[in-house]
Amino acid sequence: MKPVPIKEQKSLVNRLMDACGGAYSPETRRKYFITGPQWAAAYEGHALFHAPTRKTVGFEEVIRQYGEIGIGHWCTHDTDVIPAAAIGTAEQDKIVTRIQKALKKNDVACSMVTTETFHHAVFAASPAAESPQVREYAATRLCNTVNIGHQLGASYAVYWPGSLGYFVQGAVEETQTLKWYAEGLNAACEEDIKVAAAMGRPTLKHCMEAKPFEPQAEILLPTSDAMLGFISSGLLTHPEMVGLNPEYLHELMWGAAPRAALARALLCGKLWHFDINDGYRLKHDVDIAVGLVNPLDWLNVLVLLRSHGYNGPFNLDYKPPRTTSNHGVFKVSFPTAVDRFITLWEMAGDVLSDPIINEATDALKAGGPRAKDVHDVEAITKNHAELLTLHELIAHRLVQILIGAHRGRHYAL
Ligand code: 3MF
Ligand code: MG
Ligand code: MG
Repeated sequence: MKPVPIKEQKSLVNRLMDACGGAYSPETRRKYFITGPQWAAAYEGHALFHAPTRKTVGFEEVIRQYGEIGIGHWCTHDTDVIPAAAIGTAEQDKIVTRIQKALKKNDVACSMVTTETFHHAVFAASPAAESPQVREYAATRLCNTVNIGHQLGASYAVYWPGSLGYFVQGAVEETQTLKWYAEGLNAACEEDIKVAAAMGRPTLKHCMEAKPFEPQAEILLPTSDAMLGFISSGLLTHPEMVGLNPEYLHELMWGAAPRAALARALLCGKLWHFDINDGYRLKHDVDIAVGLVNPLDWLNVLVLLRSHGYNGPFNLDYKPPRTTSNHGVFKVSFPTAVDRFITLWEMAGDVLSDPIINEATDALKAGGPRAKDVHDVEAITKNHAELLTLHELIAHRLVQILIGAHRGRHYAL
């Protein structure tokens, strides 16, 4: 094989990408509530054991690229775009004005803002640290983000308490820390009520995002279920303003069935925002793009969300691999992630209207003939004996839909 000269590598990637076909137009992509995080596109490939591999990309370029691809919404951490030292200063106002301009120019809307409470050293003991001043600072940052959100026209604020936990046991008192954490959220909701009223806007939807491990060894709110308990614990002054932003991989990481975790959030009326990506059980947060690892599970997740009328954002919270160049991030990584999502979403529509799945599901719900005596376990079992085969038939049908076999695609020797 001949080495590929450096100057031909981009065109090779472009040619193969075009040869893949099946891409949706930017206009079609914009019809879905897909949101692109500043931090995902700007990720430079660094990690604890990894040096950066890509060049810095600012928000003007990210927003421009999102607009071109057809990702109609953008979201950001406060410090993705405003250096920590400039938070709350005139410099912040200048940056916010620049963001407003970039959004307008590229016809991209800001969907969500979030406060970074995990990267800066001030949060080494979490935003709910023992020190009152650290907590006051954290609350100030949350309130500031609420303000930025309203200035940018956002509808959602997300909270990932990634540093709310510990490495060594016994020094942190969990109940007290959770009470302090609630105070921060309460301050953000109070601020929101004030600012929203002053600006004549609806309040934001405040969404908590769980991750079971990383960066702390032990996390105090490790799962979406733990957060549902926290929201209804009585610690929040405005529990009706607080919901969830589950992340697909974060639930998979602890061994959950993500679809079941989402179902529990739906039942509580708290599934408001959704971080979409992929990865593996019981590994670290690999943040692979949606559908590259578990496409069948993803199809099933989207069937659940479609059938429940979920209409919140699908947030592309993944990391383009560090083997990908800046060119590859925008030419391959984002468009293919968006297009897989759209394909799986439309396929979920096929599942919902599939006559075979519908007939099988209806039959399961109808059940077999009633036994005369409700205590007659043998008769009840016998009367349903053939029906349960349909579970496996449905699973088979879902795979057929995933690979296109339901439309006559088949392999033969
Ligand atoms: C970490 C995450 C975060 C959150 C973000 C939103 C950096 O695993 O998923 O992304 O999504 O902080 O608040
Ligand atoms: Mg993640
Ligand atoms: Mg996330």
